[in-house]
Amino acid sequence: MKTQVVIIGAGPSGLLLGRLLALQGIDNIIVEAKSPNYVLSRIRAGVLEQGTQMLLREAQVAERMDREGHVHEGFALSFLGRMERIDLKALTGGKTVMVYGQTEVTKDLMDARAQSGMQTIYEAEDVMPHDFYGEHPHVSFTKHGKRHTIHCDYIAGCDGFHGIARKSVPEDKITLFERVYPFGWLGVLSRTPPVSDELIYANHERGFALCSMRSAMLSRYYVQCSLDDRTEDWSDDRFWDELRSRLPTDIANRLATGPSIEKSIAPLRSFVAEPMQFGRMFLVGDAAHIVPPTGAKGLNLAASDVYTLYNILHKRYRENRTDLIARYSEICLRRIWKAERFSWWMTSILHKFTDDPFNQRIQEAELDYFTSSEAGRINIAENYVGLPYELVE
Ligand code: RFL
Ligand code: PHB
Repeated sequence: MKTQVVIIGAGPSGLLLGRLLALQGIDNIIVEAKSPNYVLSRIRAGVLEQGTQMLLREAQVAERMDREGHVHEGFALSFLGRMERIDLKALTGGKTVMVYGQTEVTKDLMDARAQSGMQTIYEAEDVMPHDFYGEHPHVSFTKHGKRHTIHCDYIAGCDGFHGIARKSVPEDKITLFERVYPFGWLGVLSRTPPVSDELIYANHERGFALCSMRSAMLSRYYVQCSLDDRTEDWSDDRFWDELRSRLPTDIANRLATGPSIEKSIAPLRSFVAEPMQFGRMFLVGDAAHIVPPTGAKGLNLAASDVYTLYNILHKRYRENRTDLIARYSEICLRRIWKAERFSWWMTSILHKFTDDPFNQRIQEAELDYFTSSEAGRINIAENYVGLPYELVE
């Protein structure tokens, strides 16, 4: 087999890159380890920045998002029993975010790919990128017991944090930066009306809580939990009681509860790999970086990497601009590190790290300071809606 770009991984990064390249007539094959249903069963992010929305529109997969997604003009920070609204729209000169689940984005991209006729190989085993520092990059994999090879010009490693692309880079060619947090998030999806029209991020002495949503009848809630906890330890009743205890009383009193339809625990991590380009192979999205979900940045960062790589490859094929290849890492990393900082900061002010009440008081003072100053609110708002994309020129 032969193509221009082999994309490893059919998560949002791989599918979006494949779609944008296909629209420019750049041939690509996606090789994915799991089945389509498995990929769609993962409940993850829910908040899309305007840049991500713009890119989905450019990829002509935004029709359902624009119809069914919900524009949010603000969100709330809760602490000391108070609710402080961050008015995103007023503080950023009109910018907002869209609440539309990652599962739906992935489904829309899968449908578009099926219609375009571009090849996606699901349930590929032992996927391996080869010779990306040389002139003949290729990707091999096993399907139905038979080994296959795809020859290509470039390889895009869109295979997430546990993928093979980053792991195939020689150790002396890559630097990893990492912080693992001493807690996780327990998430519950329930067929209940959301407790509030807007997201609520809560600091509480018992630990962090988040009230989010997918639609008018589908809510997504999270509470900070211990890394030793298992979902079996958390009955629905225990979850709702804990969530209520971390919210201001009037919000807790109007929380509609019901049976959970999904319950999972995610660890929290900050992680960056530098560089993100190795000869003819690029790392994109979670393959190169992880943020704790507190800033709602993971999926949005994946989209901005895709934007950069898509523009570089487009100019490479249309104008033979090979000089841009080596600029991929620096362009992406400038934005990534700022999103890493914001996600780390939001995590730091909202979670319980120790039993020391000094830390709790400092967090409350920081939240009070930031929310009562115009400069503080602008700082939070402009990071939350997403920093601008850098043009590739
Ligand atoms: P993905 O979505 O992980 O997709 C990678 C794809 O690559 C496949 N793969 C392989 N394919 C072939 N060969 C191999 N060797 C392979 N190894 C892996 C995988 O099966 C998969 O289909 O990465 P991508 O596309 O970069 O997208 C990134 C986003 O998914 C991610 O940033 C966010 O979902 C992060 N994230 C969250 N972000 C938010 O903004 N808000 C959230 O609430 C939120 N919750 C989460 C999350 C990530 C989680 N993970 C990764 C465990 C909750 C969880 C549980
Ligand atoms: C979600 O709805 O899953 C969600 C929203 C905002 C976050 C994290 C997760 O910061």
